[in-house]
Amino acid sequence: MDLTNVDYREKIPNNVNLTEDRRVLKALEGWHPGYLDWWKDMGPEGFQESLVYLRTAVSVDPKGWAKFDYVRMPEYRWGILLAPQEENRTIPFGQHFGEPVWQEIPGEHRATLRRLVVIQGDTEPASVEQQRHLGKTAPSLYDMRNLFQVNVEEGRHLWAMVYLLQKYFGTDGREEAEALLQRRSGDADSPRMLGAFNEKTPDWLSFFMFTYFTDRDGKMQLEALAQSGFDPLSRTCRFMLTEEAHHMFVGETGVTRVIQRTCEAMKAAGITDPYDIEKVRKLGVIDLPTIQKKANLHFSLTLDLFGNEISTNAANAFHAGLKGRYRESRLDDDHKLEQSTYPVLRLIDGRIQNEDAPALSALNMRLRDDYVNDANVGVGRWNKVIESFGIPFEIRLPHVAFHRHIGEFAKIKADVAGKQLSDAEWASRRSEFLPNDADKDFIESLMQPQWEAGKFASWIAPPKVGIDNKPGEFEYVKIA
Ligand code: BYC
Repeated sequence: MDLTNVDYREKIPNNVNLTEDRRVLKALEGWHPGYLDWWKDMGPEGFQESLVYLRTAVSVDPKGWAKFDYVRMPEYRWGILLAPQEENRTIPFGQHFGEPVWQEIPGEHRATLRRLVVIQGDTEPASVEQQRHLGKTAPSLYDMRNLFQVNVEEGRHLWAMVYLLQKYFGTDGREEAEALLQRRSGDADSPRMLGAFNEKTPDWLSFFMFTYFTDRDGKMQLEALAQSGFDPLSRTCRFMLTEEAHHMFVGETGVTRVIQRTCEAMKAAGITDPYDIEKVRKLGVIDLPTIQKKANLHFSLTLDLFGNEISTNAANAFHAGLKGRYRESRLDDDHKLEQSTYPVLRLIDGRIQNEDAPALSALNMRLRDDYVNDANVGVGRWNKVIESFGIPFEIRLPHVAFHRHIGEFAKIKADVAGKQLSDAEWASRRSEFLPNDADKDFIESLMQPQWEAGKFASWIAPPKVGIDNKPGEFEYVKIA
């Protein structure tokens, strides 16, 4: 069988030869109706009959893996796609460094691997649930299509993890696959596993910030899992990363277009002071300080997803060869880290300072540092737009101690510069840093649908180019 192109003969498109793997095929076919029920209950609200111009993976060849066409979302072909197997691949880190990768799970690592796969799997449907109300306030058909593209692909990423559970984890894998359809984002009794995936995504600026900041955590975690000595996990994550790039593109360009529109409107109205919030808002655009507050919120919630700075779980997963570092193979060291240290920002004697920690224990911190560097690149591009209008304002990522709920800084309050605040100071200054009710109400007031092809809501600029090079007036969603 050709394992580059995807086999569409089965109900579940795949490049893993499911036709000859009857046990797994049957298990997945058994899971499919529950997935569709979940999609109908918790996927995009409305629009299920609408034709959406979506890309579907038809190959895992990096040069041409997707085709675009109009699809009704419930008819999207969610499939199982793994990057091609690399011949003679060896484990790139940890105690088994240099040994051949595993095609089956070593018994002693089963529980740890299952936990990593389940946590990864849990985030995927969670994000779809968080975004389910956004279709009805889409600022254009272009944006609506991008939202739905992200949603169907997060659905596919759930399939990717469920395939691993069904194929490699037996009965408990099947139970976990069911449980992934039972938990619900924000539910009091049965919430999603990680904090940020139980928050609301109430408006489109939040959606863009989420796809910029939180999908980027997805990228970092998938890059780390793509290094895994368990080869099927590595191959699965490698293909997911291909899709993930578009999600971050949606976030980065979404925020850019919001900033662009605000700056254009300020310039046209002759407003030079970015802090003249009332005047800026009267123009029907989102003022830059409020955009900064949204960035503060989503960045800080996302930092929590890296876990504790010092983590035995992370050390064990690395040592065992299950979860590596960001782009492990490009790093120039012994890939075992048994003797080395890494500087970790900690709270020592009440002060925030660096302390050298064993590098193995500091892997969450290291991945978070890589993440912050990566996240700063797009922020630089946002600032270029503001600068091009001559407006004296710069978006900045807050200090890593700001607004944290997991790790070293969960027990303190700090401002965006990392200066510690008393509880009373925090309470009185919180709305300087994070969106307050008035900000939320204002943004909500702007969330009016604009569904005429080629038109955009007042608060966002059109994109520079269309999806699949389509012209400006292209009807990305034919609303039924
Ligand atoms: N919320 O030793 P620690 C994505 C728990 S996003 C709640 O520091 P570890 C996507 C932790 O579970 C990427 N609990 O943990 C984006 C542990 O509990 P147990 C998702 C938390 O394991 C957008 C305890 O605290 N993928 O793909 O080193 C749209 C001790 O913590 C949190 C992954 O995350 C939290 N934030 O690190 C769609 C990859 N943080 O086990 C999709 C897989 C920690 O002691 N997961 N805890 O009861 C992992 O690699 C790790 O489990 C974590 C945590 C990085 C999440």
